[in-house]
Amino acid sequence: MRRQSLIILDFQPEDVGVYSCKAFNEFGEIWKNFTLSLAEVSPSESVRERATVSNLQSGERSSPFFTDPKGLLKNFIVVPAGKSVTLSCPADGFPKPNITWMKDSRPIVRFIGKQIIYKRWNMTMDVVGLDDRGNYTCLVANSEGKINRTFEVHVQERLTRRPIIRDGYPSNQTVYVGQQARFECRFYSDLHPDIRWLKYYMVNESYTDHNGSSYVSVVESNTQNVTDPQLLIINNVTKEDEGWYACLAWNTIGFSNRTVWLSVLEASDEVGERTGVKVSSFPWVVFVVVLTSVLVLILLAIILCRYQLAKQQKNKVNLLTTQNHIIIKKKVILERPEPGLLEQSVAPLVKIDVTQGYPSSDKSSVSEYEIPPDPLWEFPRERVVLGKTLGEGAFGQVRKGEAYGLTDKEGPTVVAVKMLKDAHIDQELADLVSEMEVMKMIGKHVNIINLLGCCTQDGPLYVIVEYAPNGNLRDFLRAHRPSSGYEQAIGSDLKPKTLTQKDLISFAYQVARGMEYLVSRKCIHRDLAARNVLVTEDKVMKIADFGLARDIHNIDYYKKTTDGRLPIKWMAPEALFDRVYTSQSDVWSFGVLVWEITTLGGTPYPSVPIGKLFHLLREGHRMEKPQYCSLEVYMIMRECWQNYPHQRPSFSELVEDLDRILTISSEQEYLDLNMTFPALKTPPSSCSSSDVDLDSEEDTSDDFSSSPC
Ligand code: ACK
Repeated sequence: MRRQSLIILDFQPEDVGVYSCKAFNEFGEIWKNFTLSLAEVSPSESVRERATVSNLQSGERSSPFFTDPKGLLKNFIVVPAGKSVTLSCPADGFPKPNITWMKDSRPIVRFIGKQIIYKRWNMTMDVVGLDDRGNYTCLVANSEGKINRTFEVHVQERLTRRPIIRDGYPSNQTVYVGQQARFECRFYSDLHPDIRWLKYYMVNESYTDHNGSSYVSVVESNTQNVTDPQLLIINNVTKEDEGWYACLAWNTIGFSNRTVWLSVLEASDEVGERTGVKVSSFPWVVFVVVLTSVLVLILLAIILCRYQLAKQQKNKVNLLTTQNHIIIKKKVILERPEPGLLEQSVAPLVKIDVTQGYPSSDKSSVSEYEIPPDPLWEFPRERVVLGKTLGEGAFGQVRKGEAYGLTDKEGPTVVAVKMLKDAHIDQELADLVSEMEVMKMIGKHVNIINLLGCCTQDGPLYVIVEYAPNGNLRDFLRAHRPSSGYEQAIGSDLKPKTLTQKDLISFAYQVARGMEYLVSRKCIHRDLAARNVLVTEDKVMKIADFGLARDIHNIDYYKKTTDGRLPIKWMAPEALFDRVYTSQSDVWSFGVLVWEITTLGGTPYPSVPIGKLFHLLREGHRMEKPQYCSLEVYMIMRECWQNYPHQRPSFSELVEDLDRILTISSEQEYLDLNMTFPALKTPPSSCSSSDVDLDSEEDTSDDFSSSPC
């Protein structure tokens, strides 16, 4: 499976033409043609280059020159954090020039563990982070002269979580009446944030209603071009401005808030200061009177301060117990990114509005949500008949259903309906709306679960999607494991037919096709696994749950799936250790999914506890070739499990590879039916069995493959 390259050094115009590459083995051969043409270069440049090239040809000395046409160069480079970047300065000259790379006019130094690979005219940095931002210059020199070129590298950081409000911002303020109060809210949010400044007020001497929800008014709201920091400035402060204020920062994932106190002092509180200045110029009697009044005032101030402090503390307790109930009005606001602006992700902004309205901490009634109608997708609720529950989580459920008049065909269409359970919180509603919006924006493909419609008005939210009767791929594969000899003998037809080699390659191919489509729609799945691929009646693979909002910053490494598996076993190292999720980390998961396919639903790294898994991955251990898996398919898995994301194949390359393997795969059953289930064991893995804790909790009892690592 090694990718072969033909590199033409010192490209000349006569090199233009059609190149062909032949790959062959004992089964046959395939050809691929490539056309190499000359890029257009500005006349002055081509004249200069031609002159230098002819100098070189005649053996004359020549100062260095860049060999790539300048017009094709990109000097402003934006890289998403976690990806790699290659900068290139192809050059020539006589004598052959040397190349040196600098960052911001200094030699390049990266953090320990981060690589810089220099390869002739190229410099590659893996897993870039914010510290890699800067101006990179290549200096190309020989005895005849030197040239340079500078690249501006920008690293785009993804922070897919709710906003983080920085410690100390905003902070408590104390100002005098008539002065200006200035609060500064500083935050981090990669997703478009929305900032609100709230002021708490009292009703009947209380900051909260009987439900524990706070009484708040919106002092200022900013939804457009929100930059850090956000300021709240109150000019000419009056005593009425004193009180609790909060900075509330929202994005699609959730919200954060910080509450601070504004103390407003009367001008009289300054008396002590002023009298102190003038005291020497007053006569004695006046001085005594003033002094006494000052003392009385100070005494009064102390009493007042203590009272105020006690009051503040009391309110603080109230507020602390109610901070999570600031949600006031349940109006769903959608901000869909403009189609042309889809740079990083397709996630729309879904917010539950907290502006004026009735305070509520009620978590039950979904009909309270006002979801903006979308005539393109709205389907009449009365034409949906709900059936049995297909599955459920803590807050959501999927039910089988029938939709009448959804398609042109007569009679109902069998569908799956995603909805929330009665006991859910606003965030779950926002997540389901977000998932629905992502599905709308991603569009249709045969290898993904497609959105068919939705019911958003006058009742609970229904997200209607394609129904896949054969359930998830993992269970499907396990159900198709070869029967025992005994079952065969009595002719039991309860077990479905065994799958062929072609079937399995086709499953992997179809998932790769679906993922290739999702990549083209800028969608990162983040949980690609056989359990999240659904199977239709005709064995069409459909990737599910690609629109789910996932809180990647709060992953519970120990949390198992309903069938007792640890999702982290599908995660790429950079996702596991650095929370960097890209399409290339999905490629790693795809490799594990192919492993699941070739073990007919086996559990990856069985018997390996979490701590050991981290260690094994860091050490570069990988799962062994499953016993019945071909070397070609195993090579695909291993490519997907390359440590550096950029060294893994793309989904398009995987589609190409699997397509080729599919054409040469046979219709023969994947496993010989004579082999009974207990005999199906994979050979020991490359890591010694002493490495593995066989007492781990992980379920391996009915595993098809029991390779220890
Ligand atoms: O893994 P499963 O058998 O397949 O159990 C889960 C459950 O609902 C909760 O997600 C099943 N499910 C989800 N979407 C669909 C669908 N479109 N068609 C069939 N089953 C579905 C899923």
